[in-house]
Amino acid sequence: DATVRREDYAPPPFWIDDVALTFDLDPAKTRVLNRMRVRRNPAAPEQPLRLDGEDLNLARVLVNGQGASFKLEDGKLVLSNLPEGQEPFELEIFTTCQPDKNTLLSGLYTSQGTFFTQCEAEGFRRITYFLDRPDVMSVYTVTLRADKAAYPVLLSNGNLIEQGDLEDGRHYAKWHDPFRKPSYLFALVAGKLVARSQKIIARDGKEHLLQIYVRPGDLEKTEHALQSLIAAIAWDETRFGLHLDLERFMIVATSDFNMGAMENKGLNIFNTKFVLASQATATDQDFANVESVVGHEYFHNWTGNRITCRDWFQLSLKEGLTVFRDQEFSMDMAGSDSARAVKRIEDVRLLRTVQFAEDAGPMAHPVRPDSYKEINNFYTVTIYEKGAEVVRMMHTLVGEAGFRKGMDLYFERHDGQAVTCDDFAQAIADANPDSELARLLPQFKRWYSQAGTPRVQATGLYDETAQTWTLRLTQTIPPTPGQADKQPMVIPIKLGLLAPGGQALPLQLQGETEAAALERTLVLTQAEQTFTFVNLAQPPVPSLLRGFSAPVVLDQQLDGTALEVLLEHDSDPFNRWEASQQWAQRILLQTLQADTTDATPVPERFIAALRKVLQDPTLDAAFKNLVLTLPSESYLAEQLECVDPQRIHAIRQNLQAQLAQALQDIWQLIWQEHSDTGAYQPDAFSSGRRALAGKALAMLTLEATRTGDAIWPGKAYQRCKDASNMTDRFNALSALVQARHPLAEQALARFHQMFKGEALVLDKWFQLQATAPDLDGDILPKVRQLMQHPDFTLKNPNRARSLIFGYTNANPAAFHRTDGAGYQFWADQVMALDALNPQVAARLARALDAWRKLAEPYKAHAEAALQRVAAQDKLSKDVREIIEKALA
Ligand code: BAL
Ligand code: ZN
Repeated sequence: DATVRREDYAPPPFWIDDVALTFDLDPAKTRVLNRMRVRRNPAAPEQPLRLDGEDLNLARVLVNGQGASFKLEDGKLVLSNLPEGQEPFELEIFTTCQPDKNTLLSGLYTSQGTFFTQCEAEGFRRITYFLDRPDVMSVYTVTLRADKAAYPVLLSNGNLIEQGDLEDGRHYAKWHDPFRKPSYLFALVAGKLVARSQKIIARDGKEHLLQIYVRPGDLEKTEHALQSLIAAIAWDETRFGLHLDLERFMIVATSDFNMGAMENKGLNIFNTKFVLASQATATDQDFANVESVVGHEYFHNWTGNRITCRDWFQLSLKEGLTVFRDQEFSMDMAGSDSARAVKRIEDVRLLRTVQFAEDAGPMAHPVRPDSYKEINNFYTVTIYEKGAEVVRMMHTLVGEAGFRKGMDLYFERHDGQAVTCDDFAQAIADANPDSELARLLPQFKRWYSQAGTPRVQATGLYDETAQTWTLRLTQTIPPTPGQADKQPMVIPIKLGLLAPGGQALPLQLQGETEAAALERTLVLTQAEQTFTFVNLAQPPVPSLLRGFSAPVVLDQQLDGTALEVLLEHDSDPFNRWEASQQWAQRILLQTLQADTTDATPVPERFIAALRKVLQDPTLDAAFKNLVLTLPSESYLAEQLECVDPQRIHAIRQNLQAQLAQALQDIWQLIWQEHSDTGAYQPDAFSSGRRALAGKALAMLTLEATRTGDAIWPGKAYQRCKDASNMTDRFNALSALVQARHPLAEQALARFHQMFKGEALVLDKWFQLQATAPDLDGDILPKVRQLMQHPDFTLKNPNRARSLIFGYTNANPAAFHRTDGAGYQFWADQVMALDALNPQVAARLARALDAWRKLAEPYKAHAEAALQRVAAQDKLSKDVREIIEKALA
């Protein structure tokens, strides 16, 4: 059993203080000379030095310049008879590897003739033998040697200290990174690249060189990334007092990348998807993603790099915190309160759709897991997004200023160290000794140790005589794999109360002498608690869990009148939106659970409320768009014990069609008022206008397709042809494809013709077709056909994700077929991908996480497909772990 357990953590037996690496870069055979200064860790028991290694050819091992005795055991290089005592010794290891054969995209690999590395979590061992664990931190000096014509740019972490020409047309560059770092933050890049460079003077008066490296031809698409980086640097100085600590900060883009991006010290390597953005090729969402990911990786420089993780169980220490930071950055960049709320809603939608599903499935794990077989499988929405919610709750409990004090203390205590989630929580609490967080810290930390999404049930009881309203809250946490029984959590519940007319009511709890606030945060700590509010002349409408103050499912049975009040009047925009979602969800679930036809008419009152939202001149377009976005099919599936994906789809489509029909006049008005957004700017306000115009066009095209009217599909087609930006163009194309209008084929062909050299746009083209509504089972054959397209390749993760994951993960009604063919396709692709790139394959393997909840005949077919994958001898441990858990 190759399970790694958190409880088995032991400090490393040796430290590696300095590393000097020399690379002779050759795609077929790269030579790596690794000279390390090693010393025993006096705090660890005496034992041999076991260095991690994978797919390496070992040529030589020297200790203090002499041949050393070593053996290879399970891929590890084991050295005994090392010099006694505490004195450092020099260990020199010479190996070779084959970057052009490395389809795993972990370690050193080539992509379109350029060398890249990816070392997190355990890729460095594919470059050289090393103590490849995050608590071993070293100072790196790296010399790169390569053919000058083929690889004119040679980059590594830190500062360039030397460069020059060598014989035979080769050249070299020597880099030194003054900061100690774990091996997962090492990086090199070598190839034909060009850079957009800018010097900035930071607040400390020091000059820094910022550079974005891309392939020639992509330079014009880097301005937004550069501006995002400059904004991120300024934001971290202002909000957290954290400055850029390097003379030089580089971002390099590659099209072949497993992740979104990687925060290597001073040399971030990015998936092109999160760097390149131009008006012609990127949507507003792409622009926003670039800003957020550039921010995220930059913020890691302090939360991840300066203070890193002691072991991989602590991954959320850096990821949860850095996601929280990038979310706050994006909100601050968005500007208005309304735009901040829109960002919060989008983040919560992701959490509730994807993370809640993870928490309810076979891969459920705590924010700080207890065990894993393959750490790459634990780069999850739980570690990232739920981890960020845990940090956000701390922020709520200590307040903005208190959180800043906590962060300051965290850096004061731990800068330069590899630490744990406990260390972080302790610092935030210690800096705020009088806070609820400090008082409740041991219980609060259950958020790190207990998996599963808590369910909070809320009921309110009004006493007319006493003029009180009593809120009863209960919490339960469902069992998850390996955790049958759970203890109550600390759940901050931000709330307000509204009068039936919509006015905010003062909140006075029984026993309090005065009512001050119109909003406050209750802290639920027990399985059941009651809170009695006094001086209420009428039964109030509760607005609970404002801003989504805790990552929980809130069950409360508000009637249509209460939802209407909240949707119209709540001062908390999140809960205004939430009222619309609760209402839509209730309508959809009632239809699903009732034995009615799919065409049940939508209540007039709901339509009228939505009409009011769309006509409200005080609301932003982006917010209106989110209110009019129905809960996703996968989120609806989460609410059910037994899932029939086809039926969920049909019922949701029916509601969508009714909204298209009943609000047709408003959609037309919206189109008229929003379709011309002027000169392109990717800011939150104009993006919102484009999003709402796109929704209007989709609704009008859908309705016209039903009635046979040609005008709106014609307008959509025209927009595909002449839009001045990708957002408008792609929204128009989607409107035709999602309506399955006959013009869609022509529009798709034209779109492909226009963008045939643009890889990221082609990804959109593939994905859109994979996510089109199924008509008589035609999407699977379409996906198979597209796999034969000359632009398709399984080897490129972005392309594989766009077509295959688009089908399996984002088109439930087409994937879950009664004949099981979707699952057979899934199994084939998991196995084909596994032979190339296990990390990507393991992600695809998770598409059947929720198979046990499926209705028949889906469930039996899904199990058969899972069993077929499980029966393969040659599965990677990545995929094996996922499949075993699914079948456990
Ligand atoms: N550390 C892996 C990529 C990221 O989360 O930034
Ligand atoms: Zn990260």
